[in-house]
Amino acid sequence: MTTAVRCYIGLGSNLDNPLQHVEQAFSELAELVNCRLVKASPIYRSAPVGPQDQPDFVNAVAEIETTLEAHALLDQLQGLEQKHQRVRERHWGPRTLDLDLLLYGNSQINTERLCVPHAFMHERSFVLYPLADIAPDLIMPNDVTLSSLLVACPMGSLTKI
Ligand code: ROI
Repeated sequence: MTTAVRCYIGLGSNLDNPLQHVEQAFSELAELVNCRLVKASPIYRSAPVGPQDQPDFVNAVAEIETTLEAHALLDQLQGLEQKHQRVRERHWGPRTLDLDLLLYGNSQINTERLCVPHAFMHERSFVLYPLADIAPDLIMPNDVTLSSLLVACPMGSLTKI
């Protein structure tokens, strides 16, 4: 028997009715093969990090359990992004749906395709606050607590929708 791994996925959208993309993505995550949607965070609105000449983002975090290996899960997430006709005109530019694999159990993964924990999650309020809503006692693979990351990361413009 393969044991399921608990994972956290960051959801983001800032094009073509972003709220609808994020809500739809939660339903699609719930239907992925060999995955179970355990928790969906509240949905937030946030000012863009990176280039400012783009719309605000809608962000959320999902907790799933999966028996998929990390790269197989990444394939599934990228498949969902494609389904949303992901538009990505430029690096750090606007997009219809972004699904970031933030954490895969307690694993640290560094391959050409995948960096887990996600490289910037510790400094992004739009990741840390929704994550804390669904996993307040979370400890990162390097033993840093989520609560200590939150102390160092102001909410900024982040607001619950
Ligand atoms: N900024 C916000 N607020 N939310 C995001 O999801 C997001 N995603 C990105 C960049 C462009 C870095 N900025 C973002 O990929």
